[in-house]
Amino acid sequence: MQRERSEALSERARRVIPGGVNSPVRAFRGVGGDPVFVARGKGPYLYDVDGNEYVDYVGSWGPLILGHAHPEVLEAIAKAAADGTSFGAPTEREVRFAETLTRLVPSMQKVRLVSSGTEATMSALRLARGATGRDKIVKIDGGYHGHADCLLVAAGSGAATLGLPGSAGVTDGTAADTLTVPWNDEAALAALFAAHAREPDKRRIAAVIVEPVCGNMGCVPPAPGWLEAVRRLTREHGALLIFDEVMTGFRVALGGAQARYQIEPDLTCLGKIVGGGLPAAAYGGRADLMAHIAPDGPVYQAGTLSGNPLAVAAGEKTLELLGRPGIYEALERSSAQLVDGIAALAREAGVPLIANRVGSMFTGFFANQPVVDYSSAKRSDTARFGRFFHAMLDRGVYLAPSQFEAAFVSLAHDGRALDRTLEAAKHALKTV
Ligand code: KE4
Repeated sequence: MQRERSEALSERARRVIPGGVNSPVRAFRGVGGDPVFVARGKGPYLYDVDGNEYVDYVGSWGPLILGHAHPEVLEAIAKAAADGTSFGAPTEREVRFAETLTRLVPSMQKVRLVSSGTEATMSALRLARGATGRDKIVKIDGGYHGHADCLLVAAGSGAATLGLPGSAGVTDGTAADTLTVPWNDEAALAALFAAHAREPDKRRIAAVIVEPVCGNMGCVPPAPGWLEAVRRLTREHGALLIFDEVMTGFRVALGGAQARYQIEPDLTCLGKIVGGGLPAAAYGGRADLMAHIAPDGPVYQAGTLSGNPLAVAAGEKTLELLGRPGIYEALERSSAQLVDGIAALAREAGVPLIANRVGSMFTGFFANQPVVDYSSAKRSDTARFGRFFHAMLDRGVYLAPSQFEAAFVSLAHDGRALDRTLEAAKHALKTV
């Protein structure tokens, strides 16, 4: 497959954009080679600037659960755009959208719209500190919640891909207030709480933030009882539980992972799907906590484009379509067909592959042992993953360009797209 225009664009891009990309994980550093430059998307397919067609399992890193260029979403955006693109003033559409979010995610009694998942998690953590008067936060080793300073400690996703779990520019003081525990490790979390229980309030733990299904170390589900333990320990120690559902929200169930696993967090962060492919995100939760948010309370947070009419229109239409009967059952069937199919092909080829999946988010780890946390994810054969990625790319299948990312099936992935993927995997697995 020739990609000369992509290669030329990569060269041009690197002269004016760091790494030639506007987000590091797009640079293919985790798999090698030059990134594919995309011309357009349609349904389950991406088309690059050289005219190559790919079955796309990145879906813009999660937002495009309906597939690319869904006609009803495009129509909703165009209709909203005809009335103007941004006002910096409240609109009825935002009220309607907030009512939808609080209905679909009942733990969010009140919600504030922002423009990215980073803004959502950063704001939720500031709120947790402001509401509790405590400074420490706990995140999961290998968890990723966007690029706010306090969250770039032992981070996953692009930071893990580049081997930069921390980041230059984050002060020691900031990093010192962020504690980490391994995913699925109840004893470690209990010990951390115990160690801080007798500290003066300021130095105690304000909140624990988790991706309820890890996606940014690759897809790693919660072990049975783990989320219940996190909920119990946070309650016991007066800390808040923040579910970062930027990736899992409306992905693993219409009500998110909190509906799938029946756990009620104190605060929830949403992104990706909630904007239907445009920049919208949200954070929210218990009304007594949200009462701390300006202008009602002393915790400040703001945004020029928060609640942007076009992004809200795209998100609103997306959630409407996801609310139709049978949607998640269909996603479950097609995702199981794909991932179980690839796992069976790996067994036939004698390739050790651990296929982790929750709903329509999945990751294949080239490993012999179960992948249950970041340490075990890092033991997988990332070089083999890189070879598999390119073998699939050359056969017209676009997977997430990093072992430490989740991939996604959309409602647009029909039998033809899945068959093409399995046919490609059958050959690719023989070459890795
Ligand atoms: P954004 O600021 O990128 O909208 O959201 C940050 C974020 C927060 N929480 C979770 C669970 C996330 O997965 C993300 C962003 N995810 C990455 C990929 N795993 C976005 C892709 C990128 O960084 O380019």
